[in-house]
Amino acid sequence: MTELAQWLTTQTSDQALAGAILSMAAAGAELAAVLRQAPIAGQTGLAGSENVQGEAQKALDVISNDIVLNHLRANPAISILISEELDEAVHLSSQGAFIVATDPLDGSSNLDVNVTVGTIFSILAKAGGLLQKGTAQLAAGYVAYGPATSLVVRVTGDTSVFTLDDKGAWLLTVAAAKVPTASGEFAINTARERFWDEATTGYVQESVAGETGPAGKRYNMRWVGSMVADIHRILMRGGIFLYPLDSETVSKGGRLRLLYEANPMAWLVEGAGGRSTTGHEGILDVTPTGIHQRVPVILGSADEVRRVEDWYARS
Ligand code: AHM
Ligand code: MG
Repeated sequence: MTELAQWLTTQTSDQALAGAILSMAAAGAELAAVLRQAPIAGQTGLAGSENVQGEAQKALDVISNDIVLNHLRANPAISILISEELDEAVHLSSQGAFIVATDPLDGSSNLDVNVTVGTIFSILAKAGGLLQKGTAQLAAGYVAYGPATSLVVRVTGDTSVFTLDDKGAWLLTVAAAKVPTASGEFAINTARERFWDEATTGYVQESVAGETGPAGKRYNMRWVGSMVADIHRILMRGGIFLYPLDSETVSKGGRLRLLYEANPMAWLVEGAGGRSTTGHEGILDVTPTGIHQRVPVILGSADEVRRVEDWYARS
């Protein structure tokens, strides 16, 4: 089976970029081992501190951030780290060519119940500065810590899936993920319905109306509450993920973060033939105004995303 380092030689001639991806993969492999043992090591529960966004940090949020930071610090190609867990961008190697933006442990509210969590990352050229559009990404990926540990990564070609074996090697298990164009599954936190806008309400109402409704088919709803798990399902078998702007998140610009959640996920989903939007423009076309900027996120199967876009165009 093809190993990650070998696959990278087919995706980029830039060895430093390949090295940056390998550093994130190594951080993911180390974190996978930590997560497997965390309840034994007493590492679940709160760390007693808050992150920059005022959210309580878990012990593992802090540990994950440290693991990623250590792997990136050891790689002189990495110039700057932007992390969900760190208020400011951290300057690493002065001669490095890359910025890495990461959510080191996404979905961490699920840790105490042993549900899949993940590490999301985006790699940018240092020369472009901290606030670059998603279209400028050089590569992006995530690690999903589930029944298997998966690394999903894309440079500029296909979105590929690797699985961590018991010797710590990342082996290619899906060469080119393809998000089916049509799907009958949507993912949204329906407990937020009272805050939704007309487009979101319209799309979901159409979907739950079933075979005799305007969508003409039956839908299922899935919501893990862990973006990596929800997006991984959509990459593998289709569907749509929505965390739209609603009346409660409007003052913040949305719920999920542009640089290290929305952009890398849009990069991966689009590389697999899916589509992404804020409702009004492609996620990858949003100009960031801050490193922790939030954005509405709608992405997945192209036909479903288009149906939401149609609602936004009409409302
Ligand atoms: P986090 O980065 O603090 O873990 O928050 C992001 C998570 C996503 O993984 C998930 O899709 C979303 O928040 C869940 O939101 P909700 O609490 O509304 O279900
Ligand atoms: Mg997080």
